[in-house]
Amino acid sequence: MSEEEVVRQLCQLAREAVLSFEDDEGLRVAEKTIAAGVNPLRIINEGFTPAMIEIGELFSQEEISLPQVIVAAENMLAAVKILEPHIPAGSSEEKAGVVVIGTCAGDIHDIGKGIVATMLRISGFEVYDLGRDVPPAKFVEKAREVNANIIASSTLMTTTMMGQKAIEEELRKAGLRQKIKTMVGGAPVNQNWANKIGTDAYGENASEAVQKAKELAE
Ligand code: B12
Repeated sequence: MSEEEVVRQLCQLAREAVLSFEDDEGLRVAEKTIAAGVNPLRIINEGFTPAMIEIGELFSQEEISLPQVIVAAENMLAAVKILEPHIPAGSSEEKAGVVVIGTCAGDIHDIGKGIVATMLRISGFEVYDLGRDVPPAKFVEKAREVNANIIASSTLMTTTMMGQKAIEEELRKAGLRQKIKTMVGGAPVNQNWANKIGTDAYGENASEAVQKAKELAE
């Protein structure tokens, strides 16, 4: 079987795992991915991620309930955790820059943020992941402490988007706005929002996040 065919089958299994709403299904796909020796990033990006987007659509249409979303998310998170150490590192030996990343205050969605952090790490960035529900001042405090080039924030809810604007304000208050670049992302975020609040970059997905971070760190 060709590698493309193996990837296609594993992506199909990843989708089935997320949509099965059964515990541990994601783990099984992760183990199969490692055994097959394909790049786990492809299964995360082309299998698990579109499946989670499908989950979001089903939830919006009230076809599935919150406990089902939780099981689906746990399946993906468990798989990503196992796959992460098996992702081949980027070719650059040089440190690309220092990034402080987190999900904004009031928001506990962290799957996408975790993927972005992983992609940045394997692309040569030193990444400090503050987790979720992070107050704006905490981003700035950490960035100062580790001498970061970039603060990257994620938000999945319209109600928590203001956290990204608050980071801009905190940076200005600290007199660091010129020194530290900002990058925003998350499902409700777009380029218009980024322009409106005055961030330096917006990324639609994890690969765009890496590309933009590299531009900012230059
Ligand atoms: C999974 C999920 C959950 C899980 C989260 C588990 C976890 N550990 O993250 C659970 C079940 C816990 C959950 C809880 C809730 N959820 Co929810 N959830 C989702 C769902 C279905 C998928 C999100 C996801 O993981 N997507 C997959 C990842 C890979 O994609 P992503 O996050 O978009 O990330 C990608 C890009 O956006 C980008 N990106 C992300 N971050 C960043 C950062 C930077 C810097 C850059 C450049 C790029 C970038 O790159 C990523 C990779 O490609 C969304 C639906 C949706 N349409 O998004 C709803 C959704 C976000 N949830 C929603 C809601 C309302 C809630 C709850 C309030 C529900 C409730 N009634 O209790 C709570 C929130 C509690 C809180 N305080 O945060 C709403 C938000 C509505 C709104 N106001 O905007 C949504 C949109 C569902 C809906 N249609 O109603 N949820």
